[in-house]
Amino acid sequence: MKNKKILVMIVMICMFLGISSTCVFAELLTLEDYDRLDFNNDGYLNEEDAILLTKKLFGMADFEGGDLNNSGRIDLTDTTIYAKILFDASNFPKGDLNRDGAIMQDDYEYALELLNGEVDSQLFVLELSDLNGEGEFTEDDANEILKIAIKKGDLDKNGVINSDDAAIALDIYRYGNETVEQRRVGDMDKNNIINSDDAALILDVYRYGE
Ligand SMILES: [Ca+2]
Ligand SMILES: [Ca+2]
Ligand SMILES: [Ca+2]
Ligand SMILES: [Ca+2]
Repeated sequence: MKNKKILVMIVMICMFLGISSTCVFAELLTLEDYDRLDFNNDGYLNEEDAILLTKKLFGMADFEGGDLNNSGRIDLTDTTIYAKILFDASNFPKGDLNRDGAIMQDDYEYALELLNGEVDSQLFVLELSDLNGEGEFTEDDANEILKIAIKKGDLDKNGVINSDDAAIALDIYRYGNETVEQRRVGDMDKNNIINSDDAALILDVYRYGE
């Protein structure tokens, strides 16, 4: 735990060193970006990934990728770029507090945990969290997140889970090209691919409820 805090601090310090970077994302991250940045493949971009990258920098972890500026090695520039990506609210939909690219029930739960002081997120960004734009993060913002949260499986985002959503899942399976949001909403068994299993699980929700 103590090690983790030290590593997070190093990442944060790297960020404030202000090393210039040429790698700036101007819009929402794509699935391709997630493939490149989600080092532990859990769907979320957070401290865990930043720690992994920092560990790789010190030779304490080995995984594919991390050379974000394609310099041929992992150095402080990469950790700086990574921190900048995490802190740039324009990379994520507003309200996506857990930075998985979709606003869902778990963002609301995370918002409540933040408000109750149950999590100490070094990655808190007001711009990402202050949905009603009053300049602070309050329970009202958490409730706003709940209002716009997409239900798991509701691929057409109409608030109802039915065979239409299952059909979209099958289309995604056939043709691919889904958005990050669709991946999070439609990947019912969380195995990072949308296929007929997910369509079947969506139909189960339709038939038997959540
Ligand atoms: Ca991750
Ligand atoms: Ca989210
Ligand atoms: Ca639906
Ligand atoms: Ca799946």
